[in-house]
Amino acid sequence: GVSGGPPREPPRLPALPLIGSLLSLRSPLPPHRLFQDLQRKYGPTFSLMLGPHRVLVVNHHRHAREVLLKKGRAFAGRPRTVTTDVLTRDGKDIAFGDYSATWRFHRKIVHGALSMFGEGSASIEKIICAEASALCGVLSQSSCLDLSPELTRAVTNVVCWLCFSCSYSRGDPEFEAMLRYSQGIVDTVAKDGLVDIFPWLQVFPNADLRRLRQCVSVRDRLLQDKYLQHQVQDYSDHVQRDLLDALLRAKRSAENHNTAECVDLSEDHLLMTVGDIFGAGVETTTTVLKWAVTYLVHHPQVQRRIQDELDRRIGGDRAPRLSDRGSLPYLEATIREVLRIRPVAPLFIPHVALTDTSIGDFTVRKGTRVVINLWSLHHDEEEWTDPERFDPGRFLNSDGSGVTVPSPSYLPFGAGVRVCLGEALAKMELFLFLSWILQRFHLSVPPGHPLPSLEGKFGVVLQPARYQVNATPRAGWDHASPPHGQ
Ligand code: HEM
Ligand code: PLO
Repeated sequence: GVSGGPPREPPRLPALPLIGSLLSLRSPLPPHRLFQDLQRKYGPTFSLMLGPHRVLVVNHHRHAREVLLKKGRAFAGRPRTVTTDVLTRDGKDIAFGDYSATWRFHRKIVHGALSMFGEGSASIEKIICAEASALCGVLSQSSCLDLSPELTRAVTNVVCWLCFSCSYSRGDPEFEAMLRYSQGIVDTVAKDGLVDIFPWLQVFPNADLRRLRQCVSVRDRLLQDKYLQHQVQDYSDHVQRDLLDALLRAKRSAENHNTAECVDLSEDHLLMTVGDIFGAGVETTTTVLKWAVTYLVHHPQVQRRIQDELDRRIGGDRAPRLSDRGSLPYLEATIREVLRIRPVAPLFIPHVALTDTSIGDFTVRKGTRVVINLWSLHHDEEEWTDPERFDPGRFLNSDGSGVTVPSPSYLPFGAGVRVCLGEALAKMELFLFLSWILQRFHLSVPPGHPLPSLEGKFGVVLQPARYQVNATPRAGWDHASPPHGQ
């Protein structure tokens, strides 16, 4: 609405036909597309009832920015749901934990611990480059393969080094188990299915919930093992090697100082946080890499332009480094365009109004769930010409010498109180993995194979389908193992 008018209720979808199963049953479209379409009838901000819950859907950047930034505190809550409670022991993590003093303290500690690996940190760059090198080694040995497990292992190992100071080799059974449980969780958590809307449905058999519980128990055993190992080792050598050490240290120092800041961080809190970083660290970055590869096979001319840039700015005698980021604007623009056209989390995680408040002229009651539809922001025709066209050029400045953000309708990592904690890490990984791969290989679908689908499977993250890729060594890189190491 036009701002300045008297407060009023947002347009509301009829409740009856939507009870319970709007998201999964009533439309062939995934929810982010359905919500985008519903704008035509109800306007960019509308409300609906999911069972007993009032949900406000925000499809325009002005209202999205009001929720995330201007009124960030008022909208910093998270809903409790059956599936996320199973995953996080009733919200004892950062991402699905509700806003509270404990949560704020907890997030601050994790933020601090993560920034020891931040921008400019030599150790994180070394870790990513070692994994990129190993990944390229695998690519040079097999002409045609599904990149998904290889990308996942490379990204998992980066997070593994950060969290636990360990990594997995190809075929490691623990890694295979991790792949399985993590996919199981992605497939079943936070889907706003019937169980999350009507918690009492839990008493009935529910296959998804059973699968989730089983996957979570496998994950918890793995986390518990790492936790115990660290607790023992940390006491004996007093060296801070990784995120888990940093968290253990923060927990102990919080226990020893009885300040006002002192909030009890239980063992559950630490485990669930590491679970968050591990899960978010793996599933998001891997998904973006897969989308990048998917768009690059669809657009060989974009691939060639990135490779020209790599050849001109880096050449063939050394591998890319983080310090090259400023001199590879077209690659940087491509990464931004991938994050726009296929947002990892098209509906973010729902926010909750902690007080009676408003969005624009609309009144919002305390407890309302707010869904930011990032898909709509990133596909707004007023802001992006031909939004489904893949065009990295949108993010280049006029002479192509640097990158820009051409519209306020772009929020791949969210903003404000709940902004992504892993943005810096994710950007380093995307840059290094893609530059290493594209310096060495040309990516295409094998002859006779169709181009991969751009559709995506909706879940807590929007995943591309699996398909085979040919990684053909570029001229000068056609050796069994590349001579130009790091
Ligand atoms: C939250 C995007 C990578 C950790 C989020 C949110 C988005 C997002 C949209 C939700 C914001 C909201 O609900 O308002 C992304 C994208 C990534 C990425 C696009 C990759 C390209 C990572 C990585 C980590 C991470 C690598 C871990 C190291 C988190 C955490 C939260 C979060 C802990 C929850 C924050 C909170 O609720 O306070 N991310 N993320 N993310 N992300 Fe990321
Ligand atoms: C991914 C599957 C893991 O096994 C558990 C997990 C933990 C944190 C979640 C992540 C999953 C999916 C992506 C999420 C992340 C927290 C923040 C991130 C939701 C479920 C985003 C993109 O918001």
